[in-house]
Formats: sequence, structure tokens, C-alpha cells
Amino acid sequence: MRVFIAGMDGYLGWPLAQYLAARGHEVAGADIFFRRQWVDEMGSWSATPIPPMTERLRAFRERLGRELRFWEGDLRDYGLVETIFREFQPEAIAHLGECPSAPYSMVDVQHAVFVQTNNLTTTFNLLFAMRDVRPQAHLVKLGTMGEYGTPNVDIPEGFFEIEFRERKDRLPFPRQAGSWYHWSKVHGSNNIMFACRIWNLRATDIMQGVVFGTRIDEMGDDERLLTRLDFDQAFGTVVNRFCCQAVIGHPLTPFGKGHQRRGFLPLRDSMQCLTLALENPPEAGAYRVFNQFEEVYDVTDLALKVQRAGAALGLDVTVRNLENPRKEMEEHYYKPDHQHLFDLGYQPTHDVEAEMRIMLRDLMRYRARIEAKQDVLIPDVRWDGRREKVRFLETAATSQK
Ligand code: USQ
Repeated sequence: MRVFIAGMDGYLGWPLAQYLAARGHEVAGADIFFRRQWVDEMGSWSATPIPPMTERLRAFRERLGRELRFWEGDLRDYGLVETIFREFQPEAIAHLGECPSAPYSMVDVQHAVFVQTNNLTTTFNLLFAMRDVRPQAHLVKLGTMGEYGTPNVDIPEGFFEIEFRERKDRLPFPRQAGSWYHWSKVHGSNNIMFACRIWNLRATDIMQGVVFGTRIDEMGDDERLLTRLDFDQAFGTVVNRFCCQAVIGHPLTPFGKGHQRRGFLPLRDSMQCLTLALENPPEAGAYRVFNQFEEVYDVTDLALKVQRAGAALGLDVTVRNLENPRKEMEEHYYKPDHQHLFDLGYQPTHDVEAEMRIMLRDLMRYRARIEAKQDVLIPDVRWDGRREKVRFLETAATSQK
């Protein structure tokens, strides 16, 4: 299958190119390298060293024995998107070309506007290019579990049956996002749902949980094939940050009470699930939603898992709760469904601590890079608009019973 990856230079885009190519798919991608700039703006860099795209493409060719087609350009430019569609004629599009950070979107008005316009514009351009050039293609759009928020009821996969005043319907489940970034994903979902209805397009909207991991097997030992691994407050996801903290002897930092619950999945599972979605398209006109995660975990329980995984490697890991820079529930009910991917054959990596040990071993090689930027581990972007570093709390982190 010909798959176009929007955002191929990112944390997920780069491994996805390798994962799909290793399975015989013809892959092409585009990127404007915004992620590199955003992380730089946050005063940080990837713990794993990231070579320029020319070197990444050379390493890809050496490992997989074929070219990976790449366009350097801005997907907010409709002309570029249309050109790519005409030249490559994609059968599927993996849309990872958005800004993925909640804290980045909360910095100030410029960042909020940038994240929403960037994310909505790239999605619009892909939808219109599908309509005009590749109406049979399948859009696999990276959304987020964060679209739903943390309601005090179970969360279905996108839609639910509701009875109201003696009438029934199947409607989109309410979205209650927790940042301007997460709302950008909600708005994108609504636009895709509408485009499928009016233009008979087909799309899978992936409500993905929080991803963690440094590698997939396809990368082998070639450092140039590694994906980026961020640990700053905006682009480092929580388990990736905990693992970076562990290797430099910095306390792990659950925010507030530390009992936020989220769906999580290892990077290798994310690749497996995205591929399952791509290889099993829905019929024309269908807009379907997959909740994509391995299991729901409590943030403090994950910190304690990293602590145990670290101990197995001789690391002395402490956990100290930080003041929470966000406005979010710190103890709450959370029970989302995630059956659709299992129905397609998803085989989850259940041994999360084994995955953490792989991450810690990888990251120990780059200890000096993390140490050099360790200032970025303490957040200063607060949801109330202040820009001021948070402080450690005196309460000790304990496992959720
Ligand atoms: N957290 C801590 N300590 C830290 C960092 C984070 O306790 O040092 C907490 C946060 O407060 C939050 C949870 O861990 O409650 C997850 O935070 P995160 O930064 O790992 O993830 P989030 O901001 O939700 O965003 C990430 C990705 C985003 C994706 C989302 C999936 O950056 O692109 O959409 O995960 S989900 O969380 O399911 O919405």
C-alpha cells in the first residue's frame, strides 16, 4: 500500500516510516521540522541525538534497501499538499503533522493561536486534497484520548447510544478537553467527521493515549534510525520524562496528588495499532473512532514502576511530587473502552517494566545530553497564564489503592 506520512520527522512519524516499510508498504513523507524548532524554543533537545533528514534517509536506504521519498515543506500550504497527492497518489494518509503539546499551547495567546491554526489547517488541507485528488484514500488521523477529558462515566469509542426524552440516537460522545492543544484535536475530529459525511471520504480517528518508549525493533543498532526522545515540560510525555529523570538521579515528578489516570502504550504498540488501522480501512463514507492504548495507569504507579525498573539496573531513583502547573483532576474515575483494535488483532506489550528497562538502558548512553539540559525538567508553563517554575511538594508519592 502507498502510505503518505504527514509529519515524518517526529517522534511517531520516523518509526512509523520504518515499521511500514519493513512490512512491504511504499512510504513517503513530508515535514517542515517544526518539532525540532519547538523543542529548541523550550530550551531543550532530544535525549537521543537526531541527525538531519538527509542522514536519516541515507540510514533508511542502507537498512531497508530502498528510497524513502520525502518533501521538506509546510503542510499548511495547500499547493504543496496537492502536489504530493498528485505525484505520490497515496492510498492511505497517516496524519501526524500537528503540534502535539498541551503545555506549548498554553504558553500565551500566540502559542494557542499557532497550535490551533496549524493543527486545523493541516487537517483541512489533507481533507480537501483527498476530496479533489484521492477520494478513495483512507485518512488515519492522530487524535488523542485527551479529547474526552476525564468524565465520571465510562468512555466509549467515539460514539454512544443515548436516550433523551423517550427518543434514541447514536451520537458523538461529549468531548471535554483539557488544553488548547487537546481542543485543537476535538475541532479536527469534528471537521473530519463532517468531511466524511458530505464527501463520502473514509477516515479512522485515533484517540491515542500517552506513548512512551525509545525504540522499535526495526531500528536495529543504527543510532541514525532512533527516534527523538524529549524530556522538556512541553514535548516530553510523562513516562519518557520519568525515565530521563531516573538516569540522571533527578527525582521523578508526579504533578500534584499524582493520581491522574490515563491510557498509556509503548511506542512499539503505537506502531502496531496505526498499522492495523491503515491495513484495515473502513468503507467509503465511514468515520470511525479507535481508542488506542494498552492499559490505564495511575501516574504515581508508573513512577514506582520506573523506580523498580531503575533499581534492576542499579539506579537509585526517588519520587517527589511537584506542584501541578495544570488545571486537571488529580484523583478521578477513568474507564475508557478499547476494543476495536483488539478486534483487528492488536497484541499488546503487557510487560511495561521490561519496556522501561529497555528505555533506561538506551537513555543511560545519553546521560550527558540529559544532564546538559536538566533545567527543563521543572515546568514553568502554568494553566493560569503565569510563567513561573513550580515547586516540590512535601507529600510523598504513594501507590493508588
Ligand atoms: N504529568 C506528571 N508529571 C510530569 C509530566 C506529566 O504528573 O512530569 C502528568 C500530567 O499532569 C498529566 C499526565 O501526566 O496528567 C500526562 O501528561 P503528559 O505530558 O504525558 O501527556 P499530555 O499532556 O496529556 O499529552 C500527551 C502527548 C499528546 C497526546 C496525549 C494523550 O503529548 O500529544 O495527545 O499525551 S492523552 O494524555 O491521552 O490525552
